[in-house]
Amino acid sequence: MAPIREIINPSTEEVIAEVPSLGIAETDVAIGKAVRGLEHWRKLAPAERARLLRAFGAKVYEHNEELAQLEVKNSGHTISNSRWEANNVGDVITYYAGSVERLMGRQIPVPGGVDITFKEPIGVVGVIVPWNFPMPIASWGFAPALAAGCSVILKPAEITPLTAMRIAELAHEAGIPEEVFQVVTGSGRVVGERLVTDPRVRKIVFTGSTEVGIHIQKLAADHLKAVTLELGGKSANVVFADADLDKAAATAPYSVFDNAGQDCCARSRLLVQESAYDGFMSRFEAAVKGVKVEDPRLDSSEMGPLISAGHRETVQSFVDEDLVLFRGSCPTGSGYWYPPTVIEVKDPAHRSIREEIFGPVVAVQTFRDEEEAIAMANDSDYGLSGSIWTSNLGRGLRVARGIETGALSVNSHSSVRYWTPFGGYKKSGIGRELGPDATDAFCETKNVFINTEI
Ligand code: TAP
Repeated sequence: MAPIREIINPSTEEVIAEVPSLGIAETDVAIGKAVRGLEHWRKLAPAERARLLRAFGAKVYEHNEELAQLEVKNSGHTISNSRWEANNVGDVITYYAGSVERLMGRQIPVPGGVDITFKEPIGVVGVIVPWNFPMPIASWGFAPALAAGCSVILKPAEITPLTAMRIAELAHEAGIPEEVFQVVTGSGRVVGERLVTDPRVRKIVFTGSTEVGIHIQKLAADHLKAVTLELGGKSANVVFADADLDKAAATAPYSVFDNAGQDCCARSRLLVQESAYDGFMSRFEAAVKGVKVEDPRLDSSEMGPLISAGHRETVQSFVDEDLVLFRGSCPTGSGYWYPPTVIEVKDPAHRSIREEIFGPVVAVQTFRDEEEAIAMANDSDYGLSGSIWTSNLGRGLRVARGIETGALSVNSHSSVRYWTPFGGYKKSGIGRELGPDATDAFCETKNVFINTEI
């Protein structure tokens, strides 16, 4: 019998479930099953694979409320966010179901014959996901992989496995064979690392910290295994004086405090043009103090707790009290609560500017002009996301082109839309998820030449 791990509700600190912590032997069994699942799935007629994926998407939509409630309990996400996250899973599965019948090779004109390319599934895929968005991030990996004809083993974070387990059950209820889509629970060091090092797994999609991502890429290199890495971020929200300051300030809390700041796209650096500083900051302070940090089960809740006591300590370690400009409020008592916190930092070498905090803390800096704004935004090891607020669209585009980051928005804090590619520059990752081309990352291209002159 595998040892058991207790799953904790971060809002109440109560144990809500017990989940097996699998070992190497059980992971090997799962990989063996996935190899068999691959043989079945890759040969299925595309129309049938698409039908099964559509049925899976429909099941997820049907169980939206159940999945959302489960995520509130396991991850402390607000109920409104959790409903959106479960819906995103349904959308992503349905979107990639639509691509199954459009996975096409090409006929290339060549002398002496006919040349055809085929898109073939890369093989068994391991999808390793973090605890901060257990549902959507899993689907960004497993849905295009399944659409491409791969079998999938999903490894959720050890502390947030419940929605992944339920989603796999829904896949099986929809008719997708168990061997085609499995969830393995257990620690990253054991289960995750086995997926990375077993040569039968041909591709790893990893979302998590940059440190673990680098480790995984090194391990995968021994097998020349393909990896997609979605890693950390330290994104900038750049506010120019010509922006609509009311809108920029009203939405800035969402850009960094959503999901209690446990968001790889969090705009945890707020860069404000000097001439707009007073006007923007007074509005921003009112907005931050208005964020409703409360029981995530309530429809009115805008921010829940942090994921664990240990993580709360890490977040606190970044906050020098003498740098705090102002804070919002949060509940006291049970739960890993932390208030929305705004600090002002003059020293660009300060830890809070350089490292990912992954909590509801934003560091404010000022800039003089466009050139300095771009230089400051780029002064980071990371390059995942970011926002630019300006009423001058030419400037918005110039600055967007100047910032080395994968997903930028002008006059918006949107980072992730399943129709468009998402991923990072620099230490934020390798490869792209989502968008129309995501299935390509799960395909090999085979070229066949037929000699017509024989
Ligand atoms: P990590 O500690 O890196 O863990 C991520 C996943 O990897 C977990 O499932 C973990 O399992 C597993 N893992 C840990 N060590 C492993 C190993 N040696 N081999 C294989 N798998 C291993 O990250 P986290 O703390 O869960 O998540 C936060 C980080 O994720 C942040 O840096 C955040 O920016 C990043 N993130 C990035 C994105 C995108 S899309 N770029 C999105 C969300 C989050 P255990 O849970 O069992 O340790």
